[in-house]
Amino acid sequence: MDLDNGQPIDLETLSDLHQLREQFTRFMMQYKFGIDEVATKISILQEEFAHLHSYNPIEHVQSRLKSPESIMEKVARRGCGPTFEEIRSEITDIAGVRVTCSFVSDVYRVYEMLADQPDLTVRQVKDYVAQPKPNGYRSLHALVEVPVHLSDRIVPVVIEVQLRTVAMDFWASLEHKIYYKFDAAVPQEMVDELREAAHTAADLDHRMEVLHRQLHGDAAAPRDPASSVLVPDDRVVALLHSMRAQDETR
Ligand code: 0O2
Repeated sequence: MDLDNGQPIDLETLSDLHQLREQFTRFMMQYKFGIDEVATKISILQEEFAHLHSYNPIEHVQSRLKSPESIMEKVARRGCGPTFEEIRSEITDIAGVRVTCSFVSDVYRVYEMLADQPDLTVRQVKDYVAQPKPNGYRSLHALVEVPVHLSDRIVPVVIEVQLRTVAMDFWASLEHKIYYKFDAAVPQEMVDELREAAHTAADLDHRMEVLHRQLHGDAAAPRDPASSVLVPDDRVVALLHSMRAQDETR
């Protein structure tokens, strides 16, 4: 192994580098576990919601962990200090979870269900749905802190959660590709076209939401009984009811 400047390495430096690699790996693992925590919370909310209401507010969930290389690029770009504490407090998008919802109301509903959890702390919210970026970008961003329970301590880990609709996601992924293809120098007519497409996507979101409300109303729709192994059928409920009645007469 050579150092960055091409100099050969003495044993002490080699040992330091091994230690640093080990610390960096542990640092990355904490973020991976943080993602697992948030993803589990979202998956529980998703299943519970689908059970209580007759539709699923979440279309899909993706997560991504920044690579050590791109963390270091961002550290250098931001002029952030080189300790893990400084990186932890300065670089807040090391771990990201993206939740794609069916409707705009679901974006806020899923966010609120998440934010209401007592072991999760919302550090920051950026509402680009209420106030889209000038290019048309819409999404709800939240920096949430979750405790990660390691064998010897509890570490608070910040995860960037992005919540958006399918239409917002469609727009953002195309805009992202265009931005990278043109290396950020996107021709003006494409910028204008993208802004127009963002309006169309917002209009589609609104119209779909109206249709959805006509179908379901605001109240929770009754679920299909016995639609899953979790739901006891009528016979089981009647049996439990009669057992309780007998128990009361004892
Ligand atoms: P990737 O690969 O998705 O992670 P910061 O994160 O602090 O450097 P900023 O702008 O303060 O930058 O944070 P913000 O506004 O919360 O946005 C961060 C992430 O939101 C971006 O991460 C994108 O994922 C997404 N995003 C924000 N603005 C846009 C936009 O105009 N178009 C698209 N397609 N996505 C956007 P990264 O690191 O850029 O990319």
